[in-house]
Amino acid sequence: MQRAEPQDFSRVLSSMCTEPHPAAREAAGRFLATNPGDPGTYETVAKLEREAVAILGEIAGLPDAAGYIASGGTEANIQAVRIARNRASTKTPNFVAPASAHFSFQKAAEVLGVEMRVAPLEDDYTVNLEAVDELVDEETALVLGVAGTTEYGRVDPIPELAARANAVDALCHVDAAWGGFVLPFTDHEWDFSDADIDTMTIDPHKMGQAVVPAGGLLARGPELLDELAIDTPYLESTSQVTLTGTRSGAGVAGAVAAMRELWPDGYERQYEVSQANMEWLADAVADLDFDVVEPDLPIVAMDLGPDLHAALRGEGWRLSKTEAGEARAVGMPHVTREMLESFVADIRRLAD
Ligand code: 0PR
Repeated sequence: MQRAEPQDFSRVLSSMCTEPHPAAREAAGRFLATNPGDPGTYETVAKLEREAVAILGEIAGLPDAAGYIASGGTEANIQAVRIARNRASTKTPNFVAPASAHFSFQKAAEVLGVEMRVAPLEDDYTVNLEAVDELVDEETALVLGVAGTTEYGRVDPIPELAARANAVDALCHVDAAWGGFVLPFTDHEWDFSDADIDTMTIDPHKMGQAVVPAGGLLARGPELLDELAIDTPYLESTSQVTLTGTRSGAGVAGAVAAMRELWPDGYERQYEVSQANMEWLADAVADLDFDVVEPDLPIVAMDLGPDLHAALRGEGWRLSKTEAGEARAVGMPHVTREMLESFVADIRRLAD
């Protein structure tokens, strides 16, 4: 039987994962058989996880952040809602999320039994603050904003959302799962030093160029993380805050290796290259008379229509669709100018 090979990234525009940094791949291989869920036994990887959280904290403007390396943005978002729910005094808590929030928050609402209230967006795809004002009440446990939305890469007004959370003694969570590794090089206000936010999702396995699985959950202080603590009587460590039990040390070691190599200069260079590439793509597609949603961060949405979308897929291009039906391309590190030139050439040829 022929050995199965993973897809290559040469026509992948849809994914928020990418080719890991070689150092991450190597470190992940060495730590495959370790379990940071049992730090009493796997001490080295437990130490690496503390280093990963320290670097993530530095990236997110809070060097002494508490946190851990999660299985991904989904787990980190669920856990942020869980912290808020456990801390709330009401038995019927709710959380307020922009319509752009990732579907992981719907999972959180369902699993945790917390009502999710969805605020509509402005024309620029950021959350409508008046709508948030109407939705927030005394039973609101969490107000969340997205820093780098999944579909359009937009950044919600985080300081304003944090103020609204504060006003009702709710927590404020920022989902920077994808945006966290590009936003430090922009003028956006999104991190712990810009606003009174409590928790953040920031994933090394997206723009951080780590191996999957490596999500990040950060909290302003250990007492917030303690809301998640469950007793673990037979382990040497006496409690666990993660949602998963046994988990991959490969994710932790890969994240540390990638961040040691790339933070900050490597990520900054990557942001500049990705941003320039996606601006180039947006201009090239607009020149062909298609409507384009401009890239604030390196994500472009293009209204190509269903037939052209299908034809491009037939050529091997992997694009995803926004809810509104646009084709969406994410400027991940594997997305080069050469690749985009060949993509645009295919659009030109197939559109005729
Ligand atoms: N928060 C935001 C803002 C996200 O964009 C995503 C994932 C998550 C949370 C959840 O993260 P995990 O998928 O790590 O749990 N956004 C991408 C999406 O749903 C994930 C993705 C990744 C999709 C790779 C496709 C793919 O090939 O579009």
